Amino acid sequence: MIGTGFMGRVHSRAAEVAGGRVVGVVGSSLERAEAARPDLRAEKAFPTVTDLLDAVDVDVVHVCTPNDLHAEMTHAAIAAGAHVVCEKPLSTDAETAGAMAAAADAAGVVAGVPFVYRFHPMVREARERVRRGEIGTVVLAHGSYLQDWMLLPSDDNWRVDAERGGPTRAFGDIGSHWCDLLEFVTGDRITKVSAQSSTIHPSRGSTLEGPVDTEDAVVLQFATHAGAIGSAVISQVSAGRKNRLLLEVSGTAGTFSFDQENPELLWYGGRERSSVLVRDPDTLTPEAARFARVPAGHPQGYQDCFDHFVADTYAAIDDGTVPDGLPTFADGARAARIADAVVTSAAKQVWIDVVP
Ligand code: NAI
Ligand code: SOE
Repeated sequence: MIGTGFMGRVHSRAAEVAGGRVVGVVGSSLERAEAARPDLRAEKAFPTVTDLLDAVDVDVVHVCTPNDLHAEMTHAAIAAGAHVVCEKPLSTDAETAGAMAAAADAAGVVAGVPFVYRFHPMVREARERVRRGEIGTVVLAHGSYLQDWMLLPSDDNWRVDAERGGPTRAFGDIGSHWCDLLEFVTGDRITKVSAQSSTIHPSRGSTLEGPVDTEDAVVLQFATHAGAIGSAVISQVSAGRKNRLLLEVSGTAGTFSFDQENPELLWYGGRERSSVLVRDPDTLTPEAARFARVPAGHPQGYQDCFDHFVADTYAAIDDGTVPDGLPTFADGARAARIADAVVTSAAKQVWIDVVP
């Protein structure tokens, strides 16, 4: 486990649930790795990734560090013959992300990227019902991903610095999830984007000297390969919104709406009737029921998504077949290409084609 912050902890728990042993942990220093070791239930702390890979024969490396370190750590893991889970965004630019995907392919390792909202049962339910044609041809999609943890000028994080997080913060960090979910649920592809971005605080806290070089919010318009159009508002400065990912997809016969903060439910809207579907393993499609771990009325959530993502990744490692819907480096590289197009569009104020 590389990284001992929010994600290091979430991944460690998921690894354990999937039957893994966390044989080693690396942090920003040996002291920090040692301090976090009990909480991550890791067997040993190491000063660097190289030390860990030299000392232990690991099956899979989880890269849970700031974004600028993902590529280096991933390549080290692949060179050591390990499978990899690397956090999103895979890298700070599309070219590097593409090279990471190519390296994983060439080495024949399983390489997962945690677009974990795919693992909410009601997201799978929406995807399956869209596939079955229940809302007809998808023509329109909209939504948002809103947070407020960067609302104040005193709010600060390594993500603020483009060198560490990449040239797009709000979009790269959370807009990437939204676009992945849209493409996952619809099976369609965003082909072009028109974006506006806004940095409401030109300077922040102490991470950076000089002006902030990443955006707080993005407003996105897009068109898809199949001819749908849509929009999304992505923001880390929306007061009161904590982690509100809303995705609404409308077809010629109906609409599905999913809210990540209310993940037990999926709204269906039709001309004649509307209803709310509940996460009940007895009534879900088999594709969704697979991820419904407990009976209806016993809420599942964020950590469950990670548990299922890691379990599916480890299953792919164990039996060599990739489970349906597992987000891989190919998806991570695609997200990076969309992010590149968004950055260019916002800078030039024109529509930009997404590299397929
Ligand atoms: P964090 O700031 O909580 O933790 C980052 C950790 O990186 C630090 O605790 C430290 O242990 C480690 N680190 C820093 N420099 C290092 C170095 N040189 N060597 C080894 N370790 C080092 O960040 P957080 O929220 O855990 O994010 C980590 C990654 O996970 C980011 O890429 C982020 O985008 C992604 N993420 C993904 C989520 C998802 O839902 N898939 C949710 C949250 C974050
Ligand atoms: C912070 O914006 C963050 O932790 C992201 O990095 C995650 O990807 C998202 O799932 C939740 O918010």
